[in-house]
Amino acid sequence: MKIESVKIFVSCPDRNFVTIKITSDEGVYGLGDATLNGRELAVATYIEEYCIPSLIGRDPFDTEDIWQYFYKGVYWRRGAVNMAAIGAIDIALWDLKAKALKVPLYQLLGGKSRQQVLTYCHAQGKTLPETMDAIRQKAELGYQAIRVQSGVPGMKSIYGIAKSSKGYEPAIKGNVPAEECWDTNKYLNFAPKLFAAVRKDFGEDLHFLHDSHHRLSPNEAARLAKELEPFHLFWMEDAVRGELQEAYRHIRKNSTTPLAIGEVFNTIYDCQTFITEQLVDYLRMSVPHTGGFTHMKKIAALAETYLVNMAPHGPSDISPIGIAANLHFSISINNFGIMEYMGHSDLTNEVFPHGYVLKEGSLYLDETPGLGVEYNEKLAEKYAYEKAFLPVNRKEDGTMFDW
Ligand code: CS2
Ligand code: MG
Repeated sequence: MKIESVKIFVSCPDRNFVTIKITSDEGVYGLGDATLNGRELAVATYIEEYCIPSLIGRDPFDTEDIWQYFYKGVYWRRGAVNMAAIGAIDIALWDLKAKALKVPLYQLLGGKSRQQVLTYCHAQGKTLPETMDAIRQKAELGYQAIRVQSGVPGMKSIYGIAKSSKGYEPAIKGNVPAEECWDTNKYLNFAPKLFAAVRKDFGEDLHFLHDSHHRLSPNEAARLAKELEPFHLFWMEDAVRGELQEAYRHIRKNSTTPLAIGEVFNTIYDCQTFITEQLVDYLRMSVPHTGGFTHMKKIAALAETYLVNMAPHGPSDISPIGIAANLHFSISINNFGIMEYMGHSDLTNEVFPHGYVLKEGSLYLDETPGLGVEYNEKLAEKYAYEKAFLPVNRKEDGTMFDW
């Protein structure tokens, strides 16, 4: 079998997505998710200009060699755009292979280690009462794990709060990024009060997660993790930005609150120390952003050796193809923790019809060969790309900070 054609589709059914379609000379095709929120055209151009010519004529079953070709062949290795491009190609090749072999993709990854995949959803509000209402709504829908983000008194803007009834969408359409502002002190003083109220109202059974979104120093993170200990969070995510892996030693030494990191990572090298020093409990990389199944299987194997669990990133800015890839990966590995699943709009789901279903907070796969997701090219054509950026963030004194 040979790769005969490779196409890239950029569309915006409620938000931007980039999709790759690899078709073989036997007419079997595979789909991959090349969406990188706020940098979509970078990945689309990268694949079109630097990958497609080298893919034509190759055997689509040679997933390892093709991965190594694009990883080593670029010379300028790693990085979000490189690895999102390689991830999209890899997912499409595994989808194609599974379809050709007429099995659901998880069968190529070791089969099922469980029948369902536990997920967590988002609950957020501008104020504490609004946040509590949002949690109640999600708990009544049967979710067992809920991420809680809230507006902070005295802060004009804050991460994770929806700007419309359509739910939380971080990318804002425009020609330059919107600017948000941040005050660590106000956040640190409020967060423990938030979770004291959450546990008081909702008791101990539900899992609650929280995302500090890369904004604390190691000592600030150690302080907050310690103060959150009585509320038994499922995890505190992205406490400190991840470039300096050893920064987490200080948090680990000072608290037992479980830690998660990794949604912005794209290779094993970004998390090697986190794993080998057991500095975190969960790794958050998604299959599309981390070089696809071929690389994620290797990360999961190293993490399993060090008792670290995988917890793929699953926001609405990963397409249903990427979510399905996370699902097949999560249902097959032994060291699975939980998967984020924000869901998508009806229009997005129309463009990406899929077989996975959510029941009482867990996702279930059907037995369709491959990923089990399609891409409606005709319908997608009606929704052209619209430039959108993730915000940038400044401290209240104007200093550029982490978003
Ligand atoms: C967040 C994301 O889901 C999460 O854990 O960190 O909402 C993240 O901000 C967006 O995916 C960025 O596009
Ligand atoms: Mg996050």
